[in-house]
Amino acid sequence: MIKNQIGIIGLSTMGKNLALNIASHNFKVAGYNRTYAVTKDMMNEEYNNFIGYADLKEFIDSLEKPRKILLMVKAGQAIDDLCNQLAEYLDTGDIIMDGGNSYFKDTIRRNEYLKEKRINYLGIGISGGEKGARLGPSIMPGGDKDVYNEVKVFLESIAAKKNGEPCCTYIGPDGAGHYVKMVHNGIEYADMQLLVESYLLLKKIGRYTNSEMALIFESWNQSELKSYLVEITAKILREKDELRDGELIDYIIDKASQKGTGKWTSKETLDQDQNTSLIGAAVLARVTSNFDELRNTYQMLFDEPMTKEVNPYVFQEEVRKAYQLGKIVAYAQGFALMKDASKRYNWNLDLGKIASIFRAGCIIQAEFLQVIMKSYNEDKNLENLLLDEEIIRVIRRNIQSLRVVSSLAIRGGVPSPVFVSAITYLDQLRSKHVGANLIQAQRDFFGAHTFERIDQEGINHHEWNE
Ligand code: NBP
Repeated sequence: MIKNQIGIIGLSTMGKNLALNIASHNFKVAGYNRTYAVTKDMMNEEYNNFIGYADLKEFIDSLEKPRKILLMVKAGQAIDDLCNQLAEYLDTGDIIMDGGNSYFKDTIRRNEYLKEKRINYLGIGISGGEKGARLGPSIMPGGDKDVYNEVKVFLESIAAKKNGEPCCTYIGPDGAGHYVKMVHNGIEYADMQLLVESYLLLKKIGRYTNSEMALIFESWNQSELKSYLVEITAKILREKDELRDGELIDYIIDKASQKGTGKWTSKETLDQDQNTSLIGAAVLARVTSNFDELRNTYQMLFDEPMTKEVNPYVFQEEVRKAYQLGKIVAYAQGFALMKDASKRYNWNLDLGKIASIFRAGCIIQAEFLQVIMKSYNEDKNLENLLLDEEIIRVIRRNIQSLRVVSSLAIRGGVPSPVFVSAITYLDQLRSKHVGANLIQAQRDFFGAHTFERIDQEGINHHEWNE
């Protein structure tokens, strides 16, 4: 009997669509889901090249060796449980791939655990949501390179293509794939919030209507700001409500949730002594949007400040430039975090290649990635994107707009934490004096932590006058 070439466990949104994507590339796919009804529904559709199984052992026996099994289940304990369960049935050299949003340190641990059992493991970041999974996601595989080579044909076939190149490349050992996916999601949080702030500012200070703002975002999408997130923002602002007059956006509750990858990025940033302030601000903006009681009380206690009259056309252009620069800072911080992780974990990440596979299939796909790719390809040792000449030129052109927009936001009481974080970060880098001398003095005063002087080498302590 002809064996299946690859198996997928977990046939929810992502698993089902990836299974269909792989099957549509003429690979024979086996599917298994904990709840059989889900598998049965798929079987009823009679998809080509797909067979669903009710029994895990039968599913495993249906696969050609070395077996290749992609897990598309909820990240966390379910992955550990499945690894344990599968280890009982699998043979030396079989491959388990985790395509979910797993925490990269869990992936490192699972890789080591399964290696002891001579089972191969890959941690694979997959971005693109439901549509990407079905039509071509961006894929970030991590693990041993020779193991990746065994499954490369499946992953590269189903990945999104940019100029004919698959948006899938070997990222690095053990947890590297899931780490890069985590930072991808962190950047996604920051970019989404920058668009949120642009929308709020255009609405409250520029006094634009939803359809006028849709036009503005559409025009951005015809420029170097072209991106999937800008495109869908324009579409969202145009969408009419089905129940009432006007646009759906005005009937959606003003609070947002999260699944955790942005939070992980922020925690890792602190552990690595790096700065991804824009991602952190975006995560906290979502958290704060859920402070129902406090927000209600403050809405009653304090009036909205008067907003300054602006020329809407001039303001619109200032917001566009502020968004462009905010986005640069968000990406630069995210890529600097990956660069640091690469050294810290010995992953040898190729940041140019990583930028190249973000160009299609994933949520942060954007024209701007072309610039990042070029920067890192021209200089593999580039310490930080903010040192790239072309990027410095854009910063010079746009910094005043970012400053003006952030100031108008503060004066007008329009919460814009990510814009403000962006200008603050640039000012921290640019300022000759950031006040850290006083921190040294305070620490030496209360804890004898010592300080360094500008005029001589070495460590000093002063007997401060209490
Ligand atoms: P979910 O994350 O909603 O998980 C649902 C699937 O996990 C179902 O198939 C469910 O089986 C299975 N499952 C659970 Br829950 N616990 C299990 C266990 N202990 N043993 C076996 N199976 C278990 O599905 P998803 O949205 O398709 O996402 C899958 C992965 O891909 C996640 O890690 C997610 O973070 C990641 N991801 C999702 C997206 C997206 O847009 N949705 C994008 C990129 C990455 P059941 O039917 O029996 O309950």
